[in-house]
Amino acid sequence: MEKTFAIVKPDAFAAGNAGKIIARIYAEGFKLVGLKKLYMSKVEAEGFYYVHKERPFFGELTDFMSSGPCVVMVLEAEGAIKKWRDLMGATNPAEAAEGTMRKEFGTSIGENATHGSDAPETAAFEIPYFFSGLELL
Ligand code: 3AN
Repeated sequence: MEKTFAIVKPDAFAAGNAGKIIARIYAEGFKLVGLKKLYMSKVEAEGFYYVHKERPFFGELTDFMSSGPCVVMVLEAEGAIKKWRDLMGATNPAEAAEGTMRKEFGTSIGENATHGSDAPETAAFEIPYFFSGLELL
């Protein structure tokens, strides 16, 4: 079984879509092994997205991620990383396939409703950034 890290981003949380996204996660067969609501600070968002620090949208991205509460989660399934990336859809909601989370709940490339780890090494950084071992029992 593989674990991945997921976020219901501030746009989707504010729009009241966290429940629908979590229901879909269960419906697709993931086990939800970690879940909490939090309100990231700018510094916490910058630490989380440090790999993007040279990208032109880094300021916009970290402002957005610290603009309101979100839900952080750890999902478990066979091939969880790809399975959740497929369910999220393309980064730009306008290009995301029908039935994906970003198509359904995203509004722009920045405000795209969900996050998911893109590789095992990313999940290995992102999961312990937000969850202790005890929170994943
Ligand atoms: P993904 O989340 O699909 O792996 P990345 O890693 O390319 O996408 O980008 C990380 C996050 O940065 C995206 N989820 C998105 O919210 C934001 N982002 C990407 N490109 C842009 C952009 N051109 N303008 C604003 N935000 C962006």
